[in-house]
Amino acid sequence: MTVPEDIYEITNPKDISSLKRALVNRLIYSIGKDPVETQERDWFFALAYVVRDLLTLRWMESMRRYYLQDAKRVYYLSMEFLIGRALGNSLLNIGCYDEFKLVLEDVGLDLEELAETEEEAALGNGGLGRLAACYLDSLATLRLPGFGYGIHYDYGMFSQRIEDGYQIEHPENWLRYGNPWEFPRPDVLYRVQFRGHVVECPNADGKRRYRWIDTEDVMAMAYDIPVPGYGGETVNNLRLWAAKASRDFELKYFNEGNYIKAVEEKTQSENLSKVLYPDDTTQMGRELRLKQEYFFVSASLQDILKKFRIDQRDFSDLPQEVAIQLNDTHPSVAIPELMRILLDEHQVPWDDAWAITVRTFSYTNHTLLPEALEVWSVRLFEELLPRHLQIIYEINHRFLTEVGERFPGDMGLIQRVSIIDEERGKRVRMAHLAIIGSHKVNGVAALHTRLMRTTIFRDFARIFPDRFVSITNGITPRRWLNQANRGLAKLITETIGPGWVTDLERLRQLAAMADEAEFRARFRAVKSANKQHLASLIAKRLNIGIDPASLFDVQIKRMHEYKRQLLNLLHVITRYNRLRAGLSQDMVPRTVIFGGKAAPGYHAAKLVIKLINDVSKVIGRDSTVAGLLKVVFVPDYNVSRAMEIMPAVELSEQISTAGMEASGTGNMKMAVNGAITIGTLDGANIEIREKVGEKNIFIFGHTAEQLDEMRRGGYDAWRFYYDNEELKLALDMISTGYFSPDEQDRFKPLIDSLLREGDRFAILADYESYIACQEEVDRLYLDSETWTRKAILNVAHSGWFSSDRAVREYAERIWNTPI
Ligand code: 7GP
Repeated sequence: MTVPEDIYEITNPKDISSLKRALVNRLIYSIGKDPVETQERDWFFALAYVVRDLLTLRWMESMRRYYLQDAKRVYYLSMEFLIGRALGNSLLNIGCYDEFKLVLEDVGLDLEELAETEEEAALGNGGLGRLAACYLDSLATLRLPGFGYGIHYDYGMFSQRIEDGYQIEHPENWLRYGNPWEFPRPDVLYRVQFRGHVVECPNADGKRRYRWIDTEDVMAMAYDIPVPGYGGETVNNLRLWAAKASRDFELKYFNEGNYIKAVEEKTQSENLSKVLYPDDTTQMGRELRLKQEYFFVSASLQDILKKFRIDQRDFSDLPQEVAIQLNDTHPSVAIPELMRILLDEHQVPWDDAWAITVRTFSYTNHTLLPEALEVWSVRLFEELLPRHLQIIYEINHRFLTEVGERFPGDMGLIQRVSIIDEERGKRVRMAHLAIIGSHKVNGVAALHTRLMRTTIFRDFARIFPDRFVSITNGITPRRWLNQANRGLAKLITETIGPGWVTDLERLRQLAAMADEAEFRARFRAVKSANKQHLASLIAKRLNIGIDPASLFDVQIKRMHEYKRQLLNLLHVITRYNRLRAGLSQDMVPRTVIFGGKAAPGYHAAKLVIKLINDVSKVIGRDSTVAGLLKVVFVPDYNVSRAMEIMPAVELSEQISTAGMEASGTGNMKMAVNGAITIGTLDGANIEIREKVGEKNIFIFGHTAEQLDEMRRGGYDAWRFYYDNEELKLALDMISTGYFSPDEQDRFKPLIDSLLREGDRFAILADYESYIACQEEVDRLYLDSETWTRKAILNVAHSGWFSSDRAVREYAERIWNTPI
């Protein structure tokens, strides 16, 4: 059916009166509220529905365009999409922000305030999930047919409360009032099988065929969330799967007359998409997690293939029509799943099926930390996915045979690259499966990719020399600059025009402005306003007064030992000691801000949170340092908090142990918002230094190679302790209960990990150069013109870190969908 366009409610999104009419209509007819007795949330939902309406038309147009262009589709499979709030971003992307602001003013409402009532979609842990969200924004902005597939969790990331200085996790029921952005699709429903067993059946042509039978099934139901690109022309789709009980299941028990049992089983299978696992750096090996992985992979592949088969194509065309990106190994069971579908359901011969599979998939690695690399016990795999295990064995057998032929006699090699780890009770190494089953494997920064090739995947780099590529991460300038920092965005647009929003390299034109005193003054005024705004939020929410004129020194990211929040604290304590010793003349007043969640079972990280809060308390009560030093822990760090804090940062703490942070993306967000980085030569810091110039960044600490060498020679933690009095003093204060008089040995485990357990993260080794570097920071800050100049140059040279550049690289070098 074709619909005449004049039937649409809003024909011109710039026409204020039609927007207003639509808004009130939504309030009455969709929310069912009388405008005279509405709450803010009702208005938010009404507004969100109007905006979604605008997106929906564009979404349909985009889908039609892709179909007519017969464009190759890119599917981004990810267990996590850390999207954040959508209202402000959607309005800016479709260019109707100011219009809606006026409409709301007309009814006595403030758009910014209303936007605060939106629950944020926190369907991710941290970097990996936020990267997926930035890439969706870029795919749509670049007009690429790129679609996300993930899980519709009822509970996303937990919310963090701080009680008596300790982290307390609370479930976050983000769907409590419903999600106005999503379209539930009860008609898009797929069956996902689990357990059962595999039988071999004779085939007419004499070939062996396998059938997976007697399975326990769960249904996957789709929810669609529109993803608007900038300019509003293209709207893509994020499809999230929710688990629903299968009818068969219920019927069986109903027929047996066991009603309660049937309902129980139903709830059980729907638990599958209940909760996001809140740990990103240790692999837990839990059955439910593997089920989640296969659940969303199976539904996504069925959906992808259904769309592909619409035109009755031959499967050999799949790699020309479809690219599937695996966001870490979490979706890598997609490799045996596609093989299973091709082999068992469509009788494609193995070699053809394998060629199709490898050419379709590619895999992004996000971490080198051994404890984060996914492995599953063969036993669990066999129980849940028996046919997949068979296929993995066959993939492995063929691969190892080939390796054996190419590298005869190297038994060690065979053992090391096998998908099955035979040593620790037989486990499936998902990274090996992902590498073998993909045509490209990418690291997320130059150093990370180099280390990947030379350390954990060294053998694979030898076997597949062309398979490994580096694509440095990026961030979307729409959310992280245009939306989060309206003041700076305005100044930039006034100076170089609006083109930077989709072509961030244009920021380079600001470099010349760094030398102009008037521009520096305006730039400083923006930063100062942002700092004041953050200070007022902190005052309002935490009842803590911070000095907006002090240096804002910020470390916001997940709490993890390798990110070394503890090193930051050792600087804080040292600074405190120097101030108390009367050495304040060289020091600028500082506010040190921390924010981040610890995985619920990660005791060391949680203890660091407590230490930050204990230190904050002691310093806050000490009048001798009043006005000179303050420590704030911002609870419940999430995307919305990040958007508030990033614009106010002056010193960006990126101080991970060299070789351990794959890339980092907060480092990019802060630089583009005019902060100067203090960091190690790790992850993308190295590339930030290259771009902004070594004079405009503070680099300290050992390199990955130096640490390696140091470890080989034997790391002597005590030497650092005895050799540096200030370090010794700071550690002694922590270990003797200076910050925890109520429980003197509260922090013993932290001190033990440094002095007695080998200081795995080289905090002691980097302390001295970190302190020296922080002294330089103070010196520079005293010269505010030079500081501002460097800050402007950070903005000017951060354009390369746009996720548009990153996605273009994926399109050209991996997906073969050049733009
Ligand atoms: C993170 C990395 O730690 C961070 O360095 C990187 O910038 C980000 O991914 C995006 O590539 N990793 C995760 O968030 C994660 O969950 C475990 O890694 C697989």
